[in-house]
Amino acid sequence: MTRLRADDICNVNAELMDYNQQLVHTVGKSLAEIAVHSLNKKLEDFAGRYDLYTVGVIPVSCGEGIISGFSLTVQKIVEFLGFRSFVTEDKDVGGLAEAVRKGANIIFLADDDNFVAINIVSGKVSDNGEATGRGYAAALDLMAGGLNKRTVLLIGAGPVGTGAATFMTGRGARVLVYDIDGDKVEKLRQALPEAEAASELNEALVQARLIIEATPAADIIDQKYIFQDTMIAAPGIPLGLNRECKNIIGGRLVHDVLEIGVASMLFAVLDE
Ligand code: PYL
Repeated sequence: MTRLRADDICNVNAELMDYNQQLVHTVGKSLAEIAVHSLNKKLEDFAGRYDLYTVGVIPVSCGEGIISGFSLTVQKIVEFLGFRSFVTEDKDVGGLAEAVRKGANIIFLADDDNFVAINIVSGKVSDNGEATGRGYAAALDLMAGGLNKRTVLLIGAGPVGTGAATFMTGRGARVLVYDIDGDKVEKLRQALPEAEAASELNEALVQARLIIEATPAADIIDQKYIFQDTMIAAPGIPLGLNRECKNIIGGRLVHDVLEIGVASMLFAVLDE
């Protein structure tokens, strides 16, 4: 998993409104609508219940330490979605105690290996990897007008790719999976036998017009595989497209560094 840097996230908060508008334009739905779609629900299923929740975001200092702006960015995304939220003043265990004392019933916290949302009343937990994959697959489903019987190439068979593949097979897609580590493909196929292994990336890119790019590799998709009807949902950090590819793909690309993942985590831990 790529570790975010302060530079990756420093503009997220200021650009949230514009990014949401961009999603409405390219995907046809807002950030919140994409998140609830990833759960096969509708926004109205949560209407009138936002006030039941208070979200505490807790900075965690273990390992490589706190990323400047990370907790604040998570909190601002949660706030943008309409939920009462705060970043704790303290960190680690003190921050957890502070969040509970201040009435948080949902907490977000991340160390170097895990980023989770926890509903401390119901016990529901959402992992950022699965939620990000699910959210991006939902965005592709909406952008493509439905994935049923469509072929989607998934590049990257880690937790994010697996979350995406689970959503897409559930929507009737034919999922081709490529990963530089064949063992990851096999592990994904053990969980999702209907997914098909793609042995050679460029061969798979020739036949795919719908792509999930869920790798930490930059510049993994050559521009000759970006066709007029190609659509790409790319949770991978850094983005696997070079500048030429981005110019060709235009508005048929979804990519961010935290927004869709955090939104998909949040709605996943709300009560039914
Ligand atoms: C959650 C992100 C998405 C991509 N990579 C993941 C990452 O950077 N994980 C590390 C997060 C560390 C946060 C730090 C803090 O500021 O609380 N412990």
